[in-house]
Amino acid sequence: MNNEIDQELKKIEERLKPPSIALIGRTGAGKSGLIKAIFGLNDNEIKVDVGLPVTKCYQRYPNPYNPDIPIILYDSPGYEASKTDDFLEDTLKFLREKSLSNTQSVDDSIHLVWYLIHAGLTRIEYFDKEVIQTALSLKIPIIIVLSQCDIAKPEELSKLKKKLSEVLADIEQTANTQLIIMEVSADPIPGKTVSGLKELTEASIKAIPESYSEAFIRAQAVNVKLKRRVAYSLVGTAAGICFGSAFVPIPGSTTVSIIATQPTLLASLAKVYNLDRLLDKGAATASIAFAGLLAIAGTTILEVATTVFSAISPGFFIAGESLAGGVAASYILAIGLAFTSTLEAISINYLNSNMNKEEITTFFKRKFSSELKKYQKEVQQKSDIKMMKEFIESLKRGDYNPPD
Ligand SMILES: Nc1nc2c(ncn2[C@@H]2O[C@H](COP(=O)(O)OP(=O)(O)OP(=O)(O)O)[C@@H](O)[C@H]2O)c(=O)[nH]1
Ligand SMILES: [Mg+2]
Repeated sequence: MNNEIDQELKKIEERLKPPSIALIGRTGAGKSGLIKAIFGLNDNEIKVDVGLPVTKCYQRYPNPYNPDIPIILYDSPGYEASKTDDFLEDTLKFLREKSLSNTQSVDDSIHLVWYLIHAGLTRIEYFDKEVIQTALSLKIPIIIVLSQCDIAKPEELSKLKKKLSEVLADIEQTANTQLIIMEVSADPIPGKTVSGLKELTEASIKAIPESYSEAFIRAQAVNVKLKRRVAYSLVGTAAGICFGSAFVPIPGSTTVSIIATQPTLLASLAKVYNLDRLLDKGAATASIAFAGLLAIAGTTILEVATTVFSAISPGFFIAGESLAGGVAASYILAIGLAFTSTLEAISINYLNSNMNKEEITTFFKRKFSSELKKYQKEVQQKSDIKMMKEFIESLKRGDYNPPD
């Protein structure tokens, strides 16, 4: 059964469809800065020379900077003010080639354009209009990003927005659509705050086809809470496999063995939060590597879960007794949900502070214990087969709301 869970979780990762996003905008607009901020990447990871040139300008990142990030980005090194004709020609060619009508399948087409306009600019150029219009006519979703808003004066920004809405009014009318314009500060000067990234993330998820959104949710690093749905569906999938054999005792299974043999589930969940990449990236200087976190998780889970579960139902810990699938499923649910909310807290706290290993360990234990008690109660309330089944289904669908 554990084997089955491992295989199913692996399949889910393999089936992920990476969305393709093109960043278009003049040099210095902040394209590279935006990529770094949204996906939590550093300078090394976005070196332009790792991409494949698609046109003169556009570079594709086949395994988007890092094979573990399920997203494809097309970035242009930008164009100088003196080369606008080249830029326009190259960009239109690129958009046409990558539009749905010209590619073999939806997978190869572009799913979204982020068109960057520096918020400090006072003019909207003819080519801005042309590119936006072309994308729309090719049915490529486009979000206009007013970048570097932290350094634009409020009156400049409102002037620019007014101008933009005038210029775009007829495009919107022809295409019968309302363009999305977002104000973003991705890499602000000291004293100013990052803003607009969560909004851009949410708008992007809505704009790309649904089958590509899970990969985007996993790849982005600015809206941790969005990742819950993905994590819940993994927990639901794992529990559902146990539940499939609801009344059949699983040979050789005890509570401890069921709990202890879920490293794949733990690793899959932690990956949803990008902790594999974030921890290993910082491992040289920072406190803990990914394997280290999973080891802490493993021992804490055994320690804490044994105490929590044996207090509730001491009989389950009789050595050698085989658990029925339904009982195993409820353990996996409680542990998976508690682990998810602990990861969410770690990823928020770890990213905001620089906790050392001891601090992470202490934090993990404390948080996981309290979360496990909470979710154990939640799971126990699903007292019959029907309720349990519905609970697992709601997790898989992603419409479960956790208790406070
Ligand atoms: N104040 C401020 N500066 C930013 C912001 N985003 C980027 N910058 C700065 O603007 C400059 C250009 O940013 P990049 O992200 O390299 O711009 P780009 O669009 O990738 O430029 P090219 O690669 O030349 O096309 C850098 O010095 C960034 O630090 C922002 O949100 N606010
Ligand atoms: Mg760049």
